[in-house]
Amino acid sequence: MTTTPRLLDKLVSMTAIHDVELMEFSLLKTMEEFIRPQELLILKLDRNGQPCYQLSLRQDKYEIALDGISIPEEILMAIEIVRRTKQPFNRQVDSTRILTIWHILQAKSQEVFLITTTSHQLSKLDSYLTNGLLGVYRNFFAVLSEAQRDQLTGLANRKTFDDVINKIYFQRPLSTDPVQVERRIDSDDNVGFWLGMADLDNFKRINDTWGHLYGDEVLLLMSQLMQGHFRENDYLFRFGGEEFVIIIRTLNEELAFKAFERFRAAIEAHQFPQVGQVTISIGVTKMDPSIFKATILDRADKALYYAKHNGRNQVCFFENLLNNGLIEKTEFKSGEIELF
Ligand code: GH3
Ligand code: MG
Ligand code: MG
Repeated sequence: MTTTPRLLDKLVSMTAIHDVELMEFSLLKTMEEFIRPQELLILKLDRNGQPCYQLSLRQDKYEIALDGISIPEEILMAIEIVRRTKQPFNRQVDSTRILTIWHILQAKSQEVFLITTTSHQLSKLDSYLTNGLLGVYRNFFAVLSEAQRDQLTGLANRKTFDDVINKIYFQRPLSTDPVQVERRIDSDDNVGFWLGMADLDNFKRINDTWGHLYGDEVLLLMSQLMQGHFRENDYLFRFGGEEFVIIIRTLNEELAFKAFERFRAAIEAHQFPQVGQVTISIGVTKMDPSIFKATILDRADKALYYAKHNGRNQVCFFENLLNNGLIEKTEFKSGEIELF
């Protein structure tokens, strides 16, 4: 087979990747080269079965969509079958298009599908190749997810924070391979990202009173409440110890405040087994690509510090505190810290 060396090269570069999203780019690119489809799609459904992520590759152009993903009825019906059977589903849509849907994987909070549109029926070799590539992807997804997750809570760990910031700010993953990507995030230009640093109040007391095992359980339950509360496309990290970082995307500051405040109130209202009531304080700041990453974390930390020293169990916005003269601004200058 003349394609074999090329395919092996592709596999080597695919498996050198250490980021799930880049892995997906590479998977589509490899498939495009070998199967020559009209279109390739990776579609992710959230735990409610709603589309939450779509990566498409059409004529050498990638597009990522997070909002307003509309799936044609014919595909939705086929996906239902694939969800049940976990087997590829194939149908002729019209005289020029054949649709094949592959089940890639089912993770904790999402189910992932590959959708290929081809002008020809896939050959046995094409199907074999696709299955093999999906197998490689699955194994790598497991390894990468493991490395990117915090052991106790399953949330993203601090190591992945830089990658996420790069994705948000530069709207594309860092890659040695200059791919053309368009990220269709939201049609509204006012949309912004807010970073909240959440820290459990008096957590030491919980450990001291009930023991570390109960402390760990609180952390675990807290992260589950967090996952249930925020959206699939929000970013949740366990930054260390009893400190969490939450990045959300909303249309304005008021909506950001509401989201964080609702979460704080939900924790306050929750009865933790044995321990009872647990509260959190959250320091929030607006994210802006012109501000250094270290400055953003420092601002959230300052707002959190203020919340802690003014009664705890509250959400404080850095920008509000600053405007009201309650805290001072410090900036990191280039040279003092690493740039992006
Ligand atoms: P504050 O309201 O000011 O945040 O008070 P605090 O007691 O939460 O803060 P402090 O930083 O003094 O203590 C944090 C405690 O969190 C200390 C440590 O024992 C505990 N901790 C950190 N990581 C873990 C963990 O993984 N498991 C458990 N059980 N405890 C942890
Ligand atoms: Mg604490
Ligand atoms: Mg702490």
